[in-house]
Formats: sequence, structure tokens, C-alpha cells
Amino acid sequence: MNALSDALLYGILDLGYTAAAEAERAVEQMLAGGVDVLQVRAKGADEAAIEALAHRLVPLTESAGVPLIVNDFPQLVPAVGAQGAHVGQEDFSVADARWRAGRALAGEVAPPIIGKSTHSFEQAVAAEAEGADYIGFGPLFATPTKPGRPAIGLADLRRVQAAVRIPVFCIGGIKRANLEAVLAAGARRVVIVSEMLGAADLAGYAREVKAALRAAAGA
Ligand code: 3NM
Repeated sequence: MNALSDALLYGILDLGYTAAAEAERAVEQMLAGGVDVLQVRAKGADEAAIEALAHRLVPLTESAGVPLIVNDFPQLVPAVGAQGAHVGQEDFSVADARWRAGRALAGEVAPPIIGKSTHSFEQAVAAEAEGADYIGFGPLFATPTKPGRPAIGLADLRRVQAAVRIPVFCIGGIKRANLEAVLAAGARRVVIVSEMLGAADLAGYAREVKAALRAAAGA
């Protein structure tokens, strides 16, 4: 399984943009394009539906060596054989998410990855102190994928990167058109949802973004 510390491009299969019937096709393309982490996200879907969907994706992410992260439902991690869970500020604490995600693993596999959404410098620092393995930091720009959440802009990015040692995945309204500005502001790793899932050539899109991230990272 690829290490989180090497991850640059974080993809999300979001059922708000991709029909469940298209899940495998979209994920195969994202993986072919070089997505380093894959989250399954379905706001409003029930736990059983997310479990079924994650089950279908595990063989794809496993053969690509890409960690599969379940949004909002850490207890599904052992059930489906995912690598971790992502929680929001209003959801479980990192410790609680880790307990739910890890309780059935009995030391047989690597400990679960727990990521947390953060929306300010203070939250970013707090999430690391709380034990998160990575953070999402955003939304950098207003985005319909996360309605009602104000943009935080680029001003604090460098400060967050300097203060936080765990991987920081910038998120929210990131597109090809603003990627260079986001990277110039200090970002190293990004999550792109709507523009990637809406791309006619999903693999080509991911490949292009990944190349830009690698170039910025000097890789
Ligand atoms: N979380 P898009 S922003 C899922 O700031 C999510 O925590 C955010 O989607 C956060 O690339 C966001 O379409 C949506 O803007 C990202």
C-alpha cells in the first residue's frame, strides 16, 4: 500500500457528482490517472449503501496500492477492509474515529488512517495535536460541493504548512485554472472533487494535475 506521506493528489468519489452505477468506472480512471488516495463520500446516503459501495471499490484501490478512506463512517473501515476514515469538525473526535475504525482489526493489518477536515490555522494545529494522520484544509475557495462553508483563502496556507507536520491536503474550489496560484501560495497536496469528476477524460485530468503537483514538489 502506498504511503500517505508520498501522496500528492487526493481523489473523492462523491455520489453527489457520480452515479453509483458509474462508481467503478470513475474510480478506475482516477486510479489510472495517478490519484494517490481515494475517498468514498455520499452525503445523505445511509450506512448500508456506503458499505456496499466501499465493498465494490476495495478490489480496485487494493490492486492499485491506493488507500481507501471512508467519509463519516469510521466503523465501516474494518467491515469493508478500507484503510481509513475521514471525519469533519462536527463529527467524531480523532480518538473516537480511530477506536471505531480499528476495533475489529486485532493488529492484523496496518492501523487505520484517520483524517480530519480543518477550516482555520487553529483547527489545523489542533487536529495534529489530536492525533490525526492528515488534515484537509479548506475550503480555499467557495464551492458547491460543500455548501454554506465560507472560503478561507490562501493567506494562512504557508503558516499551516510550517506549523503542521502531518500531510496537509488543500481542498475546496480547486481547479486547473487556480492550481498554479494554490501551489504558489504554499500548497503541496490537493483534493479536487467536482472538476475532476466532471472531466470528460477523468484519467487524463488526474494525470495532468498529478504532473503539476509533482513538478511543484520537485519530484
Ligand atoms: N470538504 P470541490 S471543501 C468535501 O473545506 C469538501 O472541508 C471541504 O470539492 C472542506 O473540489 C469540500 O468540488 C469540497 O470544491 C471540495
